[in-house]
Amino acid sequence: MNNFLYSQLIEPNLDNKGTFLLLDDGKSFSYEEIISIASKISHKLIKFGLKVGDHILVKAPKCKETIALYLSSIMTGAVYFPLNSNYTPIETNYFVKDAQPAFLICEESEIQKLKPICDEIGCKILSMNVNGEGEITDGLKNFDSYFKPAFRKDDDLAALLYTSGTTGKPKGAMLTQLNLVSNANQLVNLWNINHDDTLIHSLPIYHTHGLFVAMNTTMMAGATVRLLKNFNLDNVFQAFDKSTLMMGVPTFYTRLLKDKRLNRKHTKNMRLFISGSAPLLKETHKNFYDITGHHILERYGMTETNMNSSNPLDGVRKAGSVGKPIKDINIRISVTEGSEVLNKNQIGMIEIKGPNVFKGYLNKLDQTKEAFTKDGYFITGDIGYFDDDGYLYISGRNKDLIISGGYNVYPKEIEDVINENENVIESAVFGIPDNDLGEIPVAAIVMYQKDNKLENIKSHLEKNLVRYKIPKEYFVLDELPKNIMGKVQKNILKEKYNKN
Ligand code: MLC
Ligand code: AMP
Repeated sequence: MNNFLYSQLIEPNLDNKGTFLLLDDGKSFSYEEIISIASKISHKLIKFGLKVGDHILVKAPKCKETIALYLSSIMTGAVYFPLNSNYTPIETNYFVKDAQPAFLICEESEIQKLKPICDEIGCKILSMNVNGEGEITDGLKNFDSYFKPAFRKDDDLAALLYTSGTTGKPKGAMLTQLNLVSNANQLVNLWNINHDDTLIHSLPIYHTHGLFVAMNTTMMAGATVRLLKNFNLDNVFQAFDKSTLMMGVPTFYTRLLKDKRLNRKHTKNMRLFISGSAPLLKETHKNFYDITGHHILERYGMTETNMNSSNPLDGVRKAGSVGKPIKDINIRISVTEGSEVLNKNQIGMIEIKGPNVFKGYLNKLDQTKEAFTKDGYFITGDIGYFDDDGYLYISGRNKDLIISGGYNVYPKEIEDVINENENVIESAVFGIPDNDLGEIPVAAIVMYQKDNKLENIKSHLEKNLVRYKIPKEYFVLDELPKNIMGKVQKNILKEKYNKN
């Protein structure tokens, strides 16, 4: 197959004059127009030296040009590598060194800070600002509005997305053409996404959820995307009347529920609300149904696998469950890594096999091997069980991970930064429940001089890490609770500081 993603997402829309993107400022753009911008960008990138298979790091704002850039990576056969646009230069340097991109696209204000690392590895840095202006889009009118797509095989890489997996430092999950296309295809069928749909898109576009689940499916269906800059309640309420679909993290739904404007009348044009990336409380599911008459459809996914399971469009959407395995995807529950497969209602490790499962972690053969069982199932690090009807429930995580508002926070990364302070003996970062974000990261710190101010630690954290990773509270302790092996017992800390 010649470039599977191109033939499924772009080719059918080449002459599509229907609306693709609706923007905050009221402007709208057809598929044909965005594909034309993408083609021009592709010609420009080739002129700059882009080659098939090159990694293209995109740390750009949420705007139509960034969507066009994603399409141009498909056209040129480059590997799209999106990164949180708020990451600090220190965080970004790690990704650049690890992924060795050929191009880095970022806002002009960041160029000076990121240029040294780019020069070190020979990566070309180009600007793109919030309004889409910059070196990527300058003089585009001089380029052709058709680009002949590069040849890509089904198992060639299409995207690189970083995640910390079950342990350690962020690793680049290598996603193939087949991973993305097969998953989008199943989701379009499962949720019946079609060209009459208008999706309220208020997620970031640098993660699996906002990029693949939201964008690949809508493009495949030729649907319209209302591209909101972020999750702003006023804008979302305004959009309900003119939209049919919403995809969001549970925080979206708890925030909507707290707003008095939420009612049946307001949401009557909407046909489907989907939730994922973090656990949706049963209570949220129930309250949302009571107020709007909509059963939120919960699904379960990961960076390494795209979507694995989903509640049905028609049929029972069970509160608290992430639904049934998606077609062609095998999900099983094991005692430990495939050694014994468990029966219904028995809790164990969730393991996954299917066309959705990634190819491995970039340049990390050992960690890739460790992530799979001998018979080829991906070990998710999520703990769960199936009920008698075959619905999957996630009951916990076997990984030291906090999910805050749908963003993953890895305690070790934060502890390392805290421990750099010379007055810190040790620290433990853990999650406590939060009504708005589900969980929030907080830190317990043991210091040489207890009366020493925390200000230095906080400012050091802010210099190093994006804001969502910064602990929301600090507890200065005499010592951390440990088991006989010397391992910090975070469960005790979690219990002690849980305010709910
Ligand atoms: C913002 N802040 C957060 C945060 N988001 N802190 C912790 N966790 C978060 N998720 C910080 C801000 O920097 C700010 O810090 C303070 O909290 C208040 O911000 P806010 O204005 O209330 O936050 P807001 O901008 O409204 O963002 C909340 C949110 C956002 C829930 C809308 O976090 C969001 O869009 N989350 C979606 C993440 C996502 O797409 N995940 C999918 C991953 S893919 P300060 O210090 O300045 O006050 C995946 C696979 C799958 O998991 O299955 O889908
Ligand atoms: P990420 O590494 O960002 O892709 O996050 C993936 C993780 O998010 C999964 O391994 C789960 O722990 C969690 N997750 C995704 N969807 C759900 C859901 N519907 N319910 C509970 N946890 C979820």
